[in-house]
This record gives sequence, structure tokens and C-alpha cells, in this order.
Amino acid sequence: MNDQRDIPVIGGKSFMAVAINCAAKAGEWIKTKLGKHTSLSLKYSAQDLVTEVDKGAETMIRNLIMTHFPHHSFLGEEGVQPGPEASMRALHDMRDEEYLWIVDPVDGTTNFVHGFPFFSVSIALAHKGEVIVGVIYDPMRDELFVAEKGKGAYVHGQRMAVSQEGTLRESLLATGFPADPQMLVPNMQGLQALVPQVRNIRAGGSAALHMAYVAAGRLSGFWEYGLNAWDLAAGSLLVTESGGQVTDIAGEPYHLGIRHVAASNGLMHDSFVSELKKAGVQQ
Ligand code: 2AM
Ligand code: CA
Repeated sequence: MNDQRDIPVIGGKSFMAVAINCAAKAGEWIKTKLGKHTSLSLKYSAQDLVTEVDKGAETMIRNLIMTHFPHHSFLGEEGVQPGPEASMRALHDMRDEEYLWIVDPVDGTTNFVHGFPFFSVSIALAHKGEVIVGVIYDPMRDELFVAEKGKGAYVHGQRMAVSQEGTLRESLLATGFPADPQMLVPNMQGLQALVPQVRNIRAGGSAALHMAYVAAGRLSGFWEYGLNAWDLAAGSLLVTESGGQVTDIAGEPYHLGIRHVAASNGLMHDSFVSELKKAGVQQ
């Protein structure tokens, strides 16, 4: 069984089934560990946390994926050295692999550590650099968000659609405050520019879950600076398959290397991005 073509079932359905199985299993295990983690370390900065639960969940997901698809490649947050340079290098080395699984075992580790119930497992599969499967699981609400390229996006088995707000004035946005101190300045400038123009802004602490909420129509849009491929890959497909738009802060279409993201229902995307640009915070 050295050749991938010898593996009997490798169709899209099987990719999705494995992604869902991994997210559900890891999510349930993470939930049992809430308030019970025993090790807490800092990574890139004092705000960048990791626990044994992040590492254990990633190992669990990696092992399951490798059992089903031993020839696929795997990019997980906990397998990469901390910091933006190492993340970019890891993605650069892997982004053109035929099948690449991109995994954040716990997106929202700070929330997990504090018992704030807003974190998720994010699992994406990219084929030659294009995301074809995206699954985000919120174990606290038992919500599973799934999308397959060209086949739509679903939560609780119901087709998702982005919200209908056409203006910033009607919009509920979300953002995040990055652990990289250099990225805080542009984030704060964007926040200052947008707060007076929108209905309100939330900062829940899980980029992946914010993306899922844009897809589900619960948020009109989300932006954040300094994110990594594993924070965004699954969510990007959820949003586009729900009819929304995902770009970088300059308005360029989403790709795996994007770190500064703007995702929205599409209807107010131009004014959203234009306000961020006006705040002078493209990069
Ligand atoms: P994490 O919990 O997986 O680390 C919160 O603003 C968002 O930023 C979360 O999705 C969080 O993901 C992410 N985040 C936290 N630290 C980060 C870092 N050092 N680099 C990039 N993203 C980070
Ligand atoms: Ca993480």
C-alpha cells in the first residue's frame, strides 16, 4: 500500500467524514479537560498560550488523519515553532502539497485556559493550495460547522447563509487582539475607525469560530491581523460556501498565506475594507 491510489476509499465524502470524526472526537476530549489542564506555557509572547490539551488534541487528530490518509501532509499549529516567521516558513514549505490537512486543535486557547466557553477545533483539507473541506467544531455548544467546496456549508445539518446587512451601520462585526504586539497597532486603528460606524463589535477570542459565525449569518463581518493558516483555512471555506467574501485587509482574495483577514457577508465588504484602508492599516 505504498501508492495513494491503492487506498480503497479516498473520495470527497471520505475526506469530510474523517474531518468530522477528528473534530468531534478532539472537541469532546477538550471539553472534558476544561478547567483541568495541568501545564500552561508561553509561546511567542506573554499572550500566546499553549497547554498539554492543545498538544494532545493535535496528536489525536494527526494520528486519526494519518491512519486514513498516510500519504497526506499535515500542518498543525503545535507542530510549528512559535512566531510569524516560523509559521510562514512552514506554510511556504507545504502549501503546494497535493493534499494538506491544516489543523488548529484548540482555536481560542486563552478562552479555554480561563474557562470562557468560546473555543473551537478547526480542520481544513487543501488540495494543491485550495481549501476543499472545512470543519469547525464548538464543543461547548455542540455546534459542528462543515463546508465542502462547491457543495455548500451546513450547521446542525441546515444549510448556512451569510447575513443580509448591506451597510456598515446595520452590521455586527467581530475582531481579535493578536498576540503579536506589532499587529496590535493596526488592529486598534481599525477598531477606532469602525466602532462609531457599526452597530457594535465583538471580540470573542476564536478567529475560527468568528469565521463560522460570519458563515452562519450571526456576524456581518470579522477582521483580524497576524493570523495563521490554521486559524483561517476551514473558516474561509465556510464563509465562501455560505455566500460571503474573504479577502485580506487590502481586498485581495483569500489564499492560504493570508495573515490579515477581512471576512463578511459580501454585501458590505467594500465599505468594510475601505474603512480599514482609510485607517491606514493595510499591512
Ligand atoms: P489560538 O487560540 O489558536 O492561538 C484571537 O485573537 C485569535 O488569535 C485566536 O484565533 C488565536 O488562536 C489567535 N492567536 C493567538 N495567538 C496567536 C499568535 N501568536 N499568532 C497568530 N494568531 C494567534
Ligand atoms: Ca491553537
